[in-house]
Amino acid sequence: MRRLEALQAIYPRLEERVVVTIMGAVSAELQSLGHRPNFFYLQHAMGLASSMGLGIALARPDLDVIVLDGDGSVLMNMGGLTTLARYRPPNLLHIIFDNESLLSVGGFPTATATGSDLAAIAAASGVPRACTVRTVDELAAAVAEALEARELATIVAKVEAIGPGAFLTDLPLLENRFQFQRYLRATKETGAT
Ligand SMILES: Cc1ncc(C[n+]2csc(CCOP(=O)(O)OP(=O)(O)O)c2C)c(N)n1
Repeated sequence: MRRLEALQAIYPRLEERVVVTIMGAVSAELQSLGHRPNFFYLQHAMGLASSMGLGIALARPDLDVIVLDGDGSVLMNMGGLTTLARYRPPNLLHIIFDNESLLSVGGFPTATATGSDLAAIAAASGVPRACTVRTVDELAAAVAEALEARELATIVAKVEAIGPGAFLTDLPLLENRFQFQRYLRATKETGAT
């Protein structure tokens, strides 16, 4: 499956939730489908999107948080999975787009290209729901089930190593940061999700 198609299929789920993505290709692809103030694209801090999502999920149990991660990023901070599992917030869904590649910096193969299994690593870390999906339909079903179950889940979506032509967008990092912070504050004040 192509990640852009996968994102398109789950976009309605993202619209109404807090979303934290890694930098690079996935961030640009999500923005191409439509930016929202509840989307935060974590620049530079490779491997830490799940940690940021975890902090928000723990601090704001009233919100649903979805983290869009990459195999290279997860492999760079594998302790992130054990920390997710330790705190296991029910309002956090962790989706790893596994293209077996560091696509955003030129496409070097990662350890998942040589057999490492991130869903198995997540499960062994203690994440209560972990699975691998290979088609858009499987992804949509797994996301629906995980959100319904209200239990920490890691879904590894195997995708082709294809990304957008350019990773830069017209949304500067600081603007995104302040907009996202304002969104979190406003939802807290009104009690809306
Ligand atoms: C600590 C750190 N090291 C290296 C980089 C450079 N870098 C940016 S994106 C990226 C690849 C990310 O790979 P992956 O998470 O698999 O996502 P993909 O680009 O394949 O979508 C790298 C190495 C960085 N941002 N931070």
